[in-house]
Amino acid sequence: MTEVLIALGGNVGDVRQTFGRAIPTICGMAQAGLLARSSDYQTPAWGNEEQPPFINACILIDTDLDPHALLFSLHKVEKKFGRDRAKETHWGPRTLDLDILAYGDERIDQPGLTIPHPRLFERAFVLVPLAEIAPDRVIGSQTAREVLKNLSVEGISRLPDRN
Ligand code: PH2
Ligand code: MG
Ligand code: MG
Repeated sequence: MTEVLIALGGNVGDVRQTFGRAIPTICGMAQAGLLARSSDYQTPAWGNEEQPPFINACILIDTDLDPHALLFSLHKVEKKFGRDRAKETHWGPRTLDLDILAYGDERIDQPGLTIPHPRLFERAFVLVPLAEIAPDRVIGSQTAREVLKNLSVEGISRLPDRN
């Protein structure tokens, strides 16, 4: 079993409901256990600012799937929840984006799959939920807690639990 950190994001439809359904779907498909789930956060759209704010969250799972098989499963889950990569624009609106942040301590650099996620430490919308569940986990050579000391978290708000 390998511990894997996955970032969730979206800004089309009822994203919190999508997360609530997608997480068990991921665990079923990846024969994975859910070890931790962050709160949901509303975050200002990054990259292309002319779009609604995103909801972001982060989960920690353990799985026996290798990184490529896991990525394939995550793409299937994105599609199941309405994502159509053919129709979307770079950094544009989407129903569900699932990114592998870290896969154990592995480093992978291949077309379509770079782990740890190359832009993770530039993005407060990833780091804030990550810091809630794994503040001191060393990813590459850094931790979310340390990097967040020097990054603006302006506009990011934790959403109350929805039950
Ligand atoms: N994802 C994007 C583009 N911009 N901004 C925020 N705040 N959160 C995201 O998940 C995000 C984004 C494209 O995947
Ligand atoms: Mg992404
Ligand atoms: Mg992605």
